[in-house]
Amino acid sequence: MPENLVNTDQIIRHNWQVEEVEALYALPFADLMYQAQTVHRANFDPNAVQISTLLSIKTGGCAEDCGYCPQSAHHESAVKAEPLMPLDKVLENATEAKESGASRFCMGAAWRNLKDRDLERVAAMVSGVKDLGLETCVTLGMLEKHQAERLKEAGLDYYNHNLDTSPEFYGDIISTRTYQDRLDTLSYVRDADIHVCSGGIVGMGEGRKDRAGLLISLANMPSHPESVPINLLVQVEGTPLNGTENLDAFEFVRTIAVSRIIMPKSFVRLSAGREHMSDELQAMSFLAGANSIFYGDKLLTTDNPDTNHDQQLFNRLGISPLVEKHSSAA
Ligand code: SAM
Ligand code: DTB
Ligand code: SF4
Repeated sequence: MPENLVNTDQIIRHNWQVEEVEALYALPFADLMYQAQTVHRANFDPNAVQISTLLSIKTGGCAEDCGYCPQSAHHESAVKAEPLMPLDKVLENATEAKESGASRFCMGAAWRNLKDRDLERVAAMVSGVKDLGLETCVTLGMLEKHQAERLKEAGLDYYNHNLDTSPEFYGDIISTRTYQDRLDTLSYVRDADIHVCSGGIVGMGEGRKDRAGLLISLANMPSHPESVPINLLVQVEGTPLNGTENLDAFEFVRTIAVSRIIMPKSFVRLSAGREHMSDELQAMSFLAGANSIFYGDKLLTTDNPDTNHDQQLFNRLGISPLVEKHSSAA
């Protein structure tokens, strides 16, 4: 393996070109993994993985038409719409998550955007979870500037808002809001000094160029997201993307490795889709530089591996849950 294939100088770049990222994708698998491990080890403890627990605080009935999502009112999935969860129930769930070892609690709502009438209720959830000693994360759809500022004041550490795919493929998946809408929300979050959690989904029938395009859109933002969730599409009956051809497992691992290389200081989350992955594929994803997961039997509406299984996997691989807070990505 030629030494010059490994970028060890840790330059944080925001000018990635599609050809360069495609060239990383096209490396022999062993060379790509070596480069990703080298970058990973230069920036992180390779045997520590951050764990977050998810809770759906407002389920189903969403006005958006995201083709992958069982919570969209446009599709006929088995998910039924429910109202916003009361504060005490949210805190009960957060307490359980803390007891089972999560360091961050992420609350998701099936909303197109946060309405001002719900802002104070969500802010109270954020403050309540923070008071339990957990890091806080919410994902509530589009935000306005003043809403981001209010959530920061309430103690919000992370806002999750995904770009989902490349600008070119985006219109095949969602028609009810634009790529630019998403970038605008992310800029309000960043300006409010909230950590950005932004990534996407692979396995939606996109091409490699789209996967490269997604990662470039993330890396070329004014700062790299502190957290980059890479979701493997969870196929759900009744959604338009159900029945999509499965993504090759090595292509998934390549996506993790390229994310690690081009966003060297970001946490890369092995996000949705673990329920259908072998232990070996997950181990390979950790080797490629993934260093956070969702932990708990459920994601938002779909299943996640059970916690005993994850604990055993961590033991078998010598992985420990990360406890300390990380420094900011650039
Ligand atoms: N409604 C808000 C929004 O879309 O920003 C927040 C919740 S939404 C469920 C959060 C993210 O979950 C989506 O952006 C998408 O990337 C991911 N997601 C939703 N359904 C998924 C699925 N079936 N498979 C993989 N990821 C999914
Ligand atoms: C993210 O990128 N993935 C999570 C979280 N952010 C909110 C959501 C995955 C949802 C999978 C489908 C479901 O359970 O409804
Ligand atoms: Fe709504 Fe979010 Fe699902 Fe899209 S991904 S339909 S915005 S809940």
